[in-house]
Amino acid sequence: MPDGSGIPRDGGAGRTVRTTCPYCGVGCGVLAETGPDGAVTVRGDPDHPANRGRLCSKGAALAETVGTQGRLLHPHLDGRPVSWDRAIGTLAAAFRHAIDHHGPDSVALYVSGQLLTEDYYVANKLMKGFIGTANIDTNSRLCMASTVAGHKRAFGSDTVPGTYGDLEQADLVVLVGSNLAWCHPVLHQRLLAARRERGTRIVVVDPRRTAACDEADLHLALAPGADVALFNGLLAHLHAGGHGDAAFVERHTDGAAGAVAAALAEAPTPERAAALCGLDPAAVRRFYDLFAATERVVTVFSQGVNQSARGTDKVNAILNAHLYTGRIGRPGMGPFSVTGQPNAMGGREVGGLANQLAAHMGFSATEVDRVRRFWNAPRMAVREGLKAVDLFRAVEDGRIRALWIMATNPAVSVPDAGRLRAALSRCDFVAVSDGFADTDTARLAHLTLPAALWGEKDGTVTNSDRTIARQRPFLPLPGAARPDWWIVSALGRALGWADAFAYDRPATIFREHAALSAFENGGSRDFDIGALAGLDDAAYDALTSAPWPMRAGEAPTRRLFADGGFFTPDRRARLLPVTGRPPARARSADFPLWLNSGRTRDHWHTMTRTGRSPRLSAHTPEPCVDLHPADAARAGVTDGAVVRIVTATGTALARAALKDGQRPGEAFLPMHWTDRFTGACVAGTLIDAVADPVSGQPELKAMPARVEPVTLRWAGCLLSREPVEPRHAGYWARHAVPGGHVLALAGEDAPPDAGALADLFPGLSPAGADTVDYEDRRRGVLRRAWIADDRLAACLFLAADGALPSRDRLLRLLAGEPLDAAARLAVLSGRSSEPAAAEGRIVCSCFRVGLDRLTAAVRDGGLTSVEAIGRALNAGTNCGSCVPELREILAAVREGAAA
Ligand SMILES: Nc1nc2c(c(=O)[nH]1)N[C@H]1C(S)=C(S)[C@@H](COP(=O)(O)OP(=O)(O)OC[C@H]3O[C@@H](n4cnc5c(=O)[nH]c(N)nc54)[C@H](O)[C@@H]3O)O[C@H]1N2
Ligand SMILES: Nc1nc2c(c(=O)[nH]1)N[C@H]1C(S)=C(S)[C@@H](COP(=O)(O)OP(=O)(O)OC[C@H]3O[C@@H](n4cnc5c(=O)[nH]c(N)nc54)[C@H](O)[C@@H]3O)O[C@H]1N2
Ligand code: SF4
Ligand SMILES: [Mo]
Repeated sequence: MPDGSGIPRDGGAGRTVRTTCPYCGVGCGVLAETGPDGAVTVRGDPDHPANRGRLCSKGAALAETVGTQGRLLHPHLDGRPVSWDRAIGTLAAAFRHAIDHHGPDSVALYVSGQLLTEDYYVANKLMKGFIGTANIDTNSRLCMASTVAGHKRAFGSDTVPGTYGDLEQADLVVLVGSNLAWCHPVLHQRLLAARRERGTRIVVVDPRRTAACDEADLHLALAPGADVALFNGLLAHLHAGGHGDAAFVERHTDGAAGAVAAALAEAPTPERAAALCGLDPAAVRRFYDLFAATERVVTVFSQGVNQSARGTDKVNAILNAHLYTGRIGRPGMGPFSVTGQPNAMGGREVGGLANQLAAHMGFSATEVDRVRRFWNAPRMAVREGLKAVDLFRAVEDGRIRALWIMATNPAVSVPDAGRLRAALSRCDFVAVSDGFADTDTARLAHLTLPAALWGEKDGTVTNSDRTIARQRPFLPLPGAARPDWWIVSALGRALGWADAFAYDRPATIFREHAALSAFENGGSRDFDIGALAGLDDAAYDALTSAPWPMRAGEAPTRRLFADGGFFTPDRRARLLPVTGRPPARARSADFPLWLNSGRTRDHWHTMTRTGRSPRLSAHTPEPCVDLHPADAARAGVTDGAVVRIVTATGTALARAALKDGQRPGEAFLPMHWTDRFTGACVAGTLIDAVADPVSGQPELKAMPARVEPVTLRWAGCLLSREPVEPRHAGYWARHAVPGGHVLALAGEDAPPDAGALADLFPGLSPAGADTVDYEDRRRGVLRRAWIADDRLAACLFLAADGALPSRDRLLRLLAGEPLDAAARLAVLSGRSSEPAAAEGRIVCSCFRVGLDRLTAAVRDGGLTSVEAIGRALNAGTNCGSCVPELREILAAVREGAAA
């Protein structure tokens, strides 16, 4: 078999390749180019419908995250490199053994919305059609499952009715549990551009003030979980005011009376809804009146809705309001679930969730039979498989004996991650496919398989508005890395299904996937891309972005449901009676805060890629927990201090960040940090696994917690060329900087002395390395430089009083070389504390402009607007992701001047 690469081994230097960003579900088009020296450059594709040339900070830094550094380049069995033959043989033997002795349900795949559609299709086919189990679930269970379930309950199908253009044609956009400014930045930019032209109103529904509130007309900082009450109150208000679309409701829906009755029972008045949500009644009334008075409303929703023990009810409460007013499927209106991962939507299309079969079909006898005939499948799964939380419980209690994890890092991202880690370490056989060698999950695997990554992979993805786009390779496969579809197909053949898994290229798989979507469809299923089933290889290579459905022989449909035509048996949508409930767990005297978790602007999930980029790491170099100042004061915690976060399932160490925009009684922790980047701050270990009963999606945003002060006896920082992982039980956090890494450390125990450094930093004293020490025990100061080949390899500063050199000075040290004798001493003899850094924390990552420089320029240069900052420093003029923060700096300087 060929190696599955679309690129010659010598690379494709000089070509410009049109591809799609591998991060969020906006799905921006990217033009990538490899120079003759191998250097990669990326820019936004001006012709792509999603972004029209724009990229956010993450997309703009893509070139920094490709390359072979840290990559897994060969299969490894029990830590030793092995051939692909051996690796596939081992995988097949483990699966075969479990199936023979314990049945097909004893094996499982846990996959990801970061697989390409072709990878996903083959994995799903292998499990559900050939191995004969539906025990394949995906990280979309943590992400989109409640939306899928809510869509299916209301529409009879998992359909996003609208398009990105609707956000530009709307007069009111409601963002519910969505930090669009940071998580879908280019879409947010499009919304803001439209707002400047047509005055679009924006309402944000989120317990905390986020960057998306920056240009909002109204922010409803509701109590966590109160969304159902808020939207029930809206439905009751729409009903009372006669704002329903009686004709649409009559012709195209069912259940409106019951839904309205439930809404009236829970929140008959805006005042009652406000009380249930912990909001100001006037603000709630304003939202309801805006909604009632505006025809063109788009309600965007994301993880604040989905990641809840009542996520499906939240989704249906939103859909109810749109169905009741007939605001769906027409320009500028509709409910709009934005997908997170680049191919979250594609995964739903192929049936990657354990409760879906394939191509938007479920497990009815007719559907199972239809797919059996299409695949010519020997052993069909006939019922739903285990959903993520249950799947990992089955690993824990031994029902699942062989598990293969692909393109996801569950040791970090699954709730109750500590329990999951214990379960994996007890499992008979765990395989992990990843592009990187050292992830928290890979450390628990028997077999690791080197996967091709973005830039090397070839296939398709579907974004939030159903647009199918190509990812194209522009880099050769590194080492023995292979695309995921290649690896899965190899297993399929090794298990004996040579014909069904004879795939030699993504185009073949895509044609089959397209054909299945149209197979015995006849308009009965929303997902149909039959028009693409006949693409030849050249046409597949040249495929331009286009939305589904694409039925063969029919004109393309851009929006759905304006004239009904839902995918229920009677073609009517369902309004569901739903009632709000508090989050699954209650706060207590011991755990007085709700722990919320989510994303920061410049990191992507578990940081395997963005953690490599100095540019992206500069925005939030260390893990921070956001607290309201009143909660911090109650806990005895100050801004910037290291604090301990404690929940019923775990503890973590992070720096406190005091924010007025936090809802009192709520803390927010990013989900990004892993054991590879910090001592102990994996959000997933702090959160219990309680799932929505309908969708199986776990609640990730409301865990009872407390925050405790930590008394530190010393602090330090290590600057190194190579990443160093300290053997340190206290606080540490590492981030990439130009030319190396900065590791911040702090401890509650006695500070380490020179003799303890070899233990603290294993691997930092290679043969031939010199060390130069400076120690002042009285002042509790210890410094060491490691020098190899006249270059500074690493440099440590420890101080009992916490006085350390500035970040700018550390960065200058990495730049200054080679080191002569004088320079060696100078490294250590510098004053222990420095004047304030000129740059400060990076705010604009595109042009590397820091907080201190911005503050000084605004204050001393008399800058009064974001545009003026842009003219003076360039900040904010490229991707625009930092504009909300620029506005905050302007306000802070203004307030400072007024005080
Ligand atoms: N920078 C960046 N962008 C990303 C990603 C990333 O890792 N980094 N990941 C991508 C992925 S996979 C996803 S799924 C998306 C997620 O995109 P979002 O859903 O926008 O991101 P989150 O930060 O997870 O959560 C959104 C908000 O929900 C709020 N929230 C919490 N509880 C509630 C509640 O009860 N009700 C309401 N109304 N709101 C609540 C939180 O305070 C938070 O601000 O982002 C995608 N884009
Ligand atoms: N506490 C908390 N937890 C959360 C969330 C939250 O808001 N709060 N959000 C949840 C959500 S919405 C999501 S989507 C998940 C995300 O969580 P994960 O999926 O665990 O996060 P990633 O870091 O994206 O993991 C992807 C892994 O696949 C690797 N990879 C990338 N591309 C490829 C490829 O093409 N092939 C292979 N084989 N590997 C590849 C990467 O190196 C990385 O190790 O986290 C969930 N967990
Ligand atoms: S908004 Fe940013 S992360 Fe999302 S697809 Fe576009 S460039 Fe990539
Ligand atoms: Mo996600």
